[in-house]
Amino acid sequence: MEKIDELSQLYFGEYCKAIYKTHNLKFLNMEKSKIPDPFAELRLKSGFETIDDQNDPVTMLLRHKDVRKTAHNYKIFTSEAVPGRIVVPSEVNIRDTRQIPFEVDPPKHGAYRSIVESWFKRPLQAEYQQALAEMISWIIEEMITRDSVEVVNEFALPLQSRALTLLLNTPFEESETWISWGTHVFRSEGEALDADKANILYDYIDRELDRAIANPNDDLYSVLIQSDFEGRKLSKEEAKGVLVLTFAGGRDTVINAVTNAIAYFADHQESLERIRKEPELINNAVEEMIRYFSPLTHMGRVVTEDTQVCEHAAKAESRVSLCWASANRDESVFENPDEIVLDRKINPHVGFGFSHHNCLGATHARQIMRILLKELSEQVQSIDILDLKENIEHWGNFQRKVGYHKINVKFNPITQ
Ligand code: EMZ
Repeated sequence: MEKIDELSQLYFGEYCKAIYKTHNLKFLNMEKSKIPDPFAELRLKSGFETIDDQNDPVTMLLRHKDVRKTAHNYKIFTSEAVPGRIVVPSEVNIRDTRQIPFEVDPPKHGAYRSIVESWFKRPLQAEYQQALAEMISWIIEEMITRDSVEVVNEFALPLQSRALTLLLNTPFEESETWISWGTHVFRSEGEALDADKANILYDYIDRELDRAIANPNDDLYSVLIQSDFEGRKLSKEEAKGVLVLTFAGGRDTVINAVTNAIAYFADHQESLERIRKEPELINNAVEEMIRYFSPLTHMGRVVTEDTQVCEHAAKAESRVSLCWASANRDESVFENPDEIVLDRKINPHVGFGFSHHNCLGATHARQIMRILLKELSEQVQSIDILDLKENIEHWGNFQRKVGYHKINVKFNPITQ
């Protein structure tokens, strides 16, 4: 099957080249940045699909309404299962630490969240945004001098890691270590889950927490270990839970969002132009990109009692997943769901999750994307894609493009 796909892609490529030669057309309709929606058919038909994940099946919910309803019902669809089990692919074999507040349900969820909420809202502060803007502007300035930039590893990964030094309030140099870990802290090339790699992160966090306990300063490690929780101090394990989430949750997701945005602007110079002329569109444009890209395809829940989803029995102890990527293309909610409509006004997307468990890092991620759009529009005239390798996820029979393994581009600066 794969062979046939490869062949048909090859023939399609040849066919396009032939058309290109005959008509001397630019590849105007060959949008390399497109992210197809593999869920459309089943979303309409049954609304769900059961897939296998390491012999622990998951029923993926595909409709916007069901995804939101299920996300809201934390009593029957819990996040507080064995650590790692709500993640798809399951991380139970590589992680014992419970991620906090991600893997804790209300009311405790709210209690943990209130400890960290104000810290994770710091990206709303003017100085934070100023520092982030300088960081991103400087990266772009450097990139536009090069003949070719591999966006995933040379642009998005350093940008994500450097921006994270602001979120943790740690020295800039730490980003070098984080960059060396690559795009995912639990996965490596060719390995869905890599325990050795995960241990590098756990050991790093342990060392940093010990350092903060001995010598507290004003970074996130120190703030966490000094926090009060239900009349006592937060334990080291709980602090570690917040930190594992901070490092893991916002990594490949941010990298995918940044990389997909660059690919999109390469295909849509007119959109870059529009943002340059109408920067007031940026906030809407970022929400729309998050909807369209859906950097995290889905997140699981564990069923606590026999129930039904989409008129289909869901047994206690089984897993369901909330497919954000499918919900975000639901045609009963979004007009032209497969297009990026930069000024889309009503946009109830679930790209950052929904309800109690909505993304803790969303404020930081949104600022990164907003500043990226602003700086790109001010410095870059156009972007050429030189070559690329798509990152395709496999979920049962679904194949979903989530971003790129690599994409080489040339940034063309604005010349006055
Ligand atoms: C978990 C997850 C959180 C998980 C919002 O998503 O992101 C995944 O990339 C991690 O592997 O552990 O943090």
